[in-house]
Amino acid sequence: MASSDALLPISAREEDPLLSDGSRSDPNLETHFRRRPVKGLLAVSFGLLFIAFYVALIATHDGSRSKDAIIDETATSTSRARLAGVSEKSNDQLWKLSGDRNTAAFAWNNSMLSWQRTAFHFQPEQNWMNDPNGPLFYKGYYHFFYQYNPNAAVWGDIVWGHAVSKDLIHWVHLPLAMVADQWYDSNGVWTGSATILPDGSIVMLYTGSTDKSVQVQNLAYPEDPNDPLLLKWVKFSGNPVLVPPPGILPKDFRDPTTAWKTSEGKWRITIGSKINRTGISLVYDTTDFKTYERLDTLLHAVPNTGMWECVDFYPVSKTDVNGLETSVNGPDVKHIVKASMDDTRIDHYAVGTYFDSNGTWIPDDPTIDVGISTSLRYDYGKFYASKTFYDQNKSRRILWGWISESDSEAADVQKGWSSLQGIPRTVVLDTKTGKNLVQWPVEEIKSLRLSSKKFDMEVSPGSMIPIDVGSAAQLDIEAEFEIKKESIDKILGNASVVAEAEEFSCQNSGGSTVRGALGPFGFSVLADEKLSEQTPIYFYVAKGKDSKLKTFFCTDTSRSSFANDVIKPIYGSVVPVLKGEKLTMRILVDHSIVEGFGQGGRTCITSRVYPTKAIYGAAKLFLFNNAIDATVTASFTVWQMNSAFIHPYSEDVVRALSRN
Ligand code: DQQ
Repeated sequence: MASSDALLPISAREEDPLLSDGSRSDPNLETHFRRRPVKGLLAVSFGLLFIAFYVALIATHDGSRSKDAIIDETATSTSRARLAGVSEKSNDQLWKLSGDRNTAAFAWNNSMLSWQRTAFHFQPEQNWMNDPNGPLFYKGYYHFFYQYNPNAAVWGDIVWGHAVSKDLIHWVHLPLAMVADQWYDSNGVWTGSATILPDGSIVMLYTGSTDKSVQVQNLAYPEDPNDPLLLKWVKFSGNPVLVPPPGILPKDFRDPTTAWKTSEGKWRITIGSKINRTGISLVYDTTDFKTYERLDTLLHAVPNTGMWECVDFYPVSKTDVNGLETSVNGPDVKHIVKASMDDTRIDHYAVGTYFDSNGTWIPDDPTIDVGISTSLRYDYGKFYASKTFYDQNKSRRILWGWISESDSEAADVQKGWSSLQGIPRTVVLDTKTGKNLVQWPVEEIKSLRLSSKKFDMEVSPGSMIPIDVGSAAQLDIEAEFEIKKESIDKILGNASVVAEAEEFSCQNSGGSTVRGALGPFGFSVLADEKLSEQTPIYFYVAKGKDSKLKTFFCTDTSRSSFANDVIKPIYGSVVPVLKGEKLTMRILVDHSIVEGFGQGGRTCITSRVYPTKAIYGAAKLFLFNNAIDATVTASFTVWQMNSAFIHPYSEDVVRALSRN
């Protein structure tokens, strides 16, 4: 990969001798040694801090083992990325669940493991993948870049994988877009975002983990703008274009966003960080993407939320169903701030107001501010490090999210791959509530629908009904439910039915087997005939103290697998249901991933499941109603889903993609 100034006409910056000694450190060192923290940084003035920071960079270059390193090495033997100062898969929950770090592995055989590979979700041919990076639409192709380890099915040696598609469903894997070949990214070519300039040219900003594991921001651009496949990328010779500012620790400065225009005509970006336990998003203005001016203010900050990774910032329309280009602003526009919480691995967002004059944003409702426990989530299951982009091809905003595994690292190594990307989702403000987003699988997914069956049923309390759709490992289900009016009236009019909505939570109220007055009801997917393994996705409707009904949308993976070395939580949250609305859900089942969209995508739940019996032809679908005394009508269509065309690169295959 060349490093050049071409196409970017400003004078190249001299390489900063304080930031590089010109040598490359062994990236694997980071898997074993933690650099000595720079102590007392926050105690002295910012100017002195800056100098101290650079001195510390040099001082730690020899990789000598500090006291902290020894502690970390024993404590987090499965968390190599934590040592490098970044998120990765962590099996902490698994150890906590089993109470034993040495939980015996389930005896996975090859047939079970091969079944887990998905048919229509994006995944590399092998090895580890994490965050979506720099998605964009260019000259007729959707480009998808991603964090990728070409050497193993675990996090490490991170470079940028690259694939193209005509429709976000069928993909061709291209050669790696960027590898760790410069001192400023030798410990990893980390997450970044694309900006398409008004003349159509592309600017890519990404985080590099330097040879000393400092997080810096770098600039790259396509070598040949006439190449629709964008096969070759050039790194700017003046990189890094940004280093951690005074007061920010070297491992707390990452994941630049897509840039948006200010009213003054400058470009503005935001970058996640933290100060002590306060998650923050720093703001920079630039005119050329090479030199930046830091704003005195922060886009936003929330105490006690820890490091903010992969911040996303974008406008949504209050009135229109289309997505908005990132620079759009005005009276009919709200702005979303999303941050990926390094501490909890949850993507939280909030709807709010952006102030162009000083680059700040405030939430509409501070009680659901970004990252606090009450705040909104894109997804209440597995969904992290997400990123949106504006698709100028179809005037929509599309959301990508990294779906990691819930199994053990040993199983990932055995199967040779780890992680998926969720089906890309359109994302818009819910114009009916004005308070939340709605997400929906891109319409192109419908091209994979094969035969369908339509059902209309009355489901009496306590029923579990097999739905005859043949093998049920690749499905798209769209369903509408209605609780019989008599049942609702009976519950609301009966003072002896206790109000439980205030106490209910999908996570802590016992899952789909606990019978309530008005639920749970929904589907059990990936279930074997005897229901010894099953994953229920369901609504639970509960009466509140105000005698109003509150609806929850949940996924219970606790009985999804006989294997003991997988995490099997119950996921979910409340879902807004407006007057006159039926209850609706959509479910995409694709082998080891189940994506549920409640009420048109107001509440979404993605789960990873690893059945041992309910696989291949034994994977079945059931409809259930576990309510004590409420009859439900269900009207639904189930489609068998085709496999997507996802192939390694060749010119022929790219041609085939265009025909698909
Ligand atoms: N993954 C990248 C980082 C980002 C993290 C490294 C989030 O840039 O903060 O692989 O998963």
